[in-house]
Amino acid sequence: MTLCCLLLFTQPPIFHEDFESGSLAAWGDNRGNLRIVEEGAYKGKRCLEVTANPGKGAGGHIVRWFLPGYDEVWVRWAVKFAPDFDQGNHMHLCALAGNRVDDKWSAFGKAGKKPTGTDFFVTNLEPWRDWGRNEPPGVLMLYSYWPDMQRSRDGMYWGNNLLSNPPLMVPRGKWTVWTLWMKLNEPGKANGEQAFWMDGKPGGRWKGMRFRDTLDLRLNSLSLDLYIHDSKQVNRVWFDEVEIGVGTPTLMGVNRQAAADAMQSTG
Ligand SMILES: [Ca+2]
Repeated sequence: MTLCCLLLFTQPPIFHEDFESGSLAAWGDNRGNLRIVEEGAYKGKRCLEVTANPGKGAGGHIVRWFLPGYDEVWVRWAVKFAPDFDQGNHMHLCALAGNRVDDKWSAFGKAGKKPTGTDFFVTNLEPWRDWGRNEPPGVLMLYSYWPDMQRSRDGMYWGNNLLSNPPLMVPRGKWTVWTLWMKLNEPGKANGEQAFWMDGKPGGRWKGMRFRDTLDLRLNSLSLDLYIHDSKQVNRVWFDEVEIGVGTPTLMGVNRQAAADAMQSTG
């Protein structure tokens, strides 16, 4: 087991974006207000700025697909929220999704819908204001769609909030590094898992999940996203050092043994 974990930990990422080339050519479905800027980067000279102007459904996104996909993937990015960032009640940030291997769009446009087990699953890692109880941007959580999700009070199936515990509060005006890890179930078993960290601190780990009933669904897209449902002001975030890896994550700033301990202790 130790040897297996060491091998997984030394596997390099399958994708790395530092925005230093000044181009978004490595990304697909480039939409909204995106700009590579040359100030305040997390590393190097450049980072990606995403702006939500006042209005509904404001923001922008880019998607990196990696079809057909994998059964265990970690994604990591550095993110900074503007010092005056305030999304109001609702927003979405980045998402790791499972699309059908024969349809790279099958996880998109599914807001409010319950997955069937053969069409999609998706987990966003994002902050939550909890109707003003948390200072913006809020507490870090997973926002997940999977076949066993709970129905919302309005009868729709909005993503379920899986909150960090103890709460990880997302700062403004400061870079933090977020990691999201998902391991898919075997079809017919509920043995999938997902977990997240901020700056190496564990936010939570959920086991016993059924994300799919077919091998035609795999982890195969990462969306870098800023979506604000009703933006009352100009809201900006910056992204840098985006990585996608297969297997179990190493945690930036945390040694391998600490990462292994965190994986064991956050259940
Ligand atoms: Ca950079």
